[in-house]
Amino acid sequence: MLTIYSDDHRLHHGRCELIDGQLMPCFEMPSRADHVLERIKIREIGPVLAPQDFGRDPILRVHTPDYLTFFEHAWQRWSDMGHTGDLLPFTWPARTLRQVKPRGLLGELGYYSFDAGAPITAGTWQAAYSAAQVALTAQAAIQNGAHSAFALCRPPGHHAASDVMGGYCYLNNAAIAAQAFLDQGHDRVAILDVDYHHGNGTQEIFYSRSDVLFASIHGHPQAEFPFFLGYADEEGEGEGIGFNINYPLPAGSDWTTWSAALEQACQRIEAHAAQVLVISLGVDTFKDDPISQFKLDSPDYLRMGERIARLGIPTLFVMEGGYAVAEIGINAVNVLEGFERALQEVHP
Ligand code: OKP
Ligand code: ZN
Repeated sequence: MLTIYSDDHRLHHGRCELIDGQLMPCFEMPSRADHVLERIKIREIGPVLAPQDFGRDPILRVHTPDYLTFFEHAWQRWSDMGHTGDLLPFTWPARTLRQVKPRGLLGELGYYSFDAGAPITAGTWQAAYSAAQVALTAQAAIQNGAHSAFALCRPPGHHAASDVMGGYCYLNNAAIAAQAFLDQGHDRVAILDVDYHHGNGTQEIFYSRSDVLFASIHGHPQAEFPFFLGYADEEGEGEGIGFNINYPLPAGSDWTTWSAALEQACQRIEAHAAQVLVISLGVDTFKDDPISQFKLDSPDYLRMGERIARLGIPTLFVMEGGYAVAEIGINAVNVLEGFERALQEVHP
């Protein structure tokens, strides 16, 4: 399987996040991608190529122009004000407040974000832009006939909505790739989000549409980030009714519980007759993940890949979360290996 990877991810390295009343080093750190890349090479998964640059247009198919412009220039505005530390929001237009965009940088940042978990540093725009190009380059490989490809994106994307950042995410790499498939002639795409956290951004982007089926298996939002989206009764709206499907699971869920949801999701994807599949591949469902509460073990990721392969649909894997850094490579690449192994059984 082809992997697309850019060193630009290293340009994004937020300093801290607030945990337990303390500022702690960001869990979403550059070494995450390094470990996945290293494992790709050790296991000889296939070639690793740099992304092409498809420009801003395919990103603008998913994100609003004002959001993109704000994000691109936010760091420059911050540093022009004399700041050197990470740019972080601290006031959001929650209930009781108006959804009106203010003028100053921090007001606008609050308007364009939903939490304080997405720091903007000097290189964040470039890293996120390149991650989107990584996803688009892997998408192009499938468009040109590959049965699968792996977009080793960092920063991740599935919490980013059309004009909102948060949860370590800025540009929704999986959504941008899914939209590119549609724009290049496909009619029915499915996105399966297996990250531990609900893909609220992806859900928002496609919520009123029937061309992209969005299915997500995740920690129940009653008790887990992002808290305010991801319930089972969110089924889509308008044209999109029936094309959004959430599988919120309780803390402590293991492979038995998790794989039952995967089975249901796969059957729904088959019913959609998806021509192409995008996997939001988070491996923070791992038992030792420092910020998550599921109990998947490393061999379970092989089975996950096998089940996905049995759908028989061209599949784009897009890297999302996973914070047990020592095991992130094994777990993510196990999904790819399980996928390829199942394919070899069908076509030896
Ligand atoms: C991103 B992805 C307080 C903790 C906030 C945010 C989790 C984001 C997960 N700073 N946790 O879905 O893996
Ligand atoms: Zn996650």
